This record gives sequence, structure tokens and C-alpha cells, in this order.
Amino acid sequence: MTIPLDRNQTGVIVVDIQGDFTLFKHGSLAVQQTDQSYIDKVVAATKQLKSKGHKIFATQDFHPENHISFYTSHKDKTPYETIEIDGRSQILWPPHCVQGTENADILIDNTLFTAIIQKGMNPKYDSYSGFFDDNGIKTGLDNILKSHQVDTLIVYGLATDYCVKATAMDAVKSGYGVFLIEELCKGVSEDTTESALKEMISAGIKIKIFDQVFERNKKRNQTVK
Ligand code: VGL
Ligand code: ZN
Repeated sequence: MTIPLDRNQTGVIVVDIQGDFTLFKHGSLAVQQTDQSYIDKVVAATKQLKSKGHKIFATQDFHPENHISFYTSHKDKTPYETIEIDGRSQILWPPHCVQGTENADILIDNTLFTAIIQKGMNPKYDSYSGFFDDNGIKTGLDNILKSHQVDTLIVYGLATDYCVKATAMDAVKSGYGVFLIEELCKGVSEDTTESALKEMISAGIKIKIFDQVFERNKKRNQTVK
């Protein structure tokens, strides 16, 4: 499959680069290797893509304080336990990205974004994906991308095995071509990150390093295989 990296058609989705998911900000759900150098790389890559004319979209995990995904919302539960809710399995996380708290903020200059898509606001449903919540309700991301004539996406962020995977997989299902920038993604655990990458490759997602996308993209009208 050859996907044109035309800057008008190719948008960028920066997934959940928020304080609570980083060691850098001592987040409540800090993902491994999310130190300052990781955030610096994500910021630099995002600025470079923006300067090449790509539209940048961000997702933001944005929960009410009684959210169903928090272990504190359930009696006698501990962090990282999995429970069944209405036939769905739900991992119980430490409270994170609570609306109005500093660590819910996105750690990238917000003026770079064409739009920020918030998710996980319904207290009853989780939403790893930036496209749909666990109740199948659309977030608005698909309509926003379509209104900007985007048909191809460069995706990176946190966490590889949860929100990045869910967002990238739903992007493919929604008809977008998807490139994932591997080193700009970090996962919660090694084994789930490895299986997430395999699943994404099987779904047709192209795993790249940033320089591969960016170098090719310097030359106009060029394509990446
Ligand atoms: C995420 C767990 C809970 C993520 C969000 O951004 O990957 N993970 N909420
Ligand atoms: Zn969450």
C-alpha cells in the first residue's frame, strides 16, 4: 500500500500527552520512559509536522472525578484490577486526567492544534479511542477530520497498548490510512505493547520511525511505501 503524504490530506493525531500519563509530571498513571526527553521529542516532532503544513489534532482523556474507570469509584477494589461491567471488561485505573486538574492538561503548546478532542467525559463509559466511547458514541473526531479533508493520519502518543492502539484501530476501521510513529509512543506494559503493535500491523497500520516520515515528506509529491 502506498499512501501519499500530501500535507493537506495527512493529519496528525497526538494521543493523550497529558501530565498524568508521564513520569515527567509525576502523573498518577505514569507510563514507563515518559521522562522529559520523551516529551521534548514529541513536542519537537509535532512542531516540525506543523511547520510542514500538516493539521495537528490532539486527544485528551478528560474524566469526571467519579469516572467508572477509577478504582476509587468501586467498593473494595484495587488499582489495575479488571472487572466486568455490562459484559465489557474494564481495567480499574488510579484516578487520572480529572477535569479541572493540572495533570489533565496537554503538555504541548495548545495553539499548535487545529482541534482538541476530549473523551471519557461520560462517567459511565470509558473511551480509550479518540473516535468512539465504549458505548459506541462518536466523539466528533471523524467529522472534524472529514471537514478538513484528512484521509491519512500520523498517530503517536500515550499509551501504545491502550489509547494509541484503540485510536489507530478505529481510524483504520473508519477508512483512514494510518502511520504510527513507534518511538513517539510508550506503553503501560511490555507484553501488551508488543501485542498491540502486532495487532496494529495486522490491521494494516504502518509502523515507522519519525525520520522515515519526515525525510520523505520534505520532498513534495513524494510517497512513502
Ligand atoms: C489511557 C488508561 C486509562 C491512555 C487512558 O491514554 O492510554 N490509559 N485512560
Ligand atoms: Zn482514562
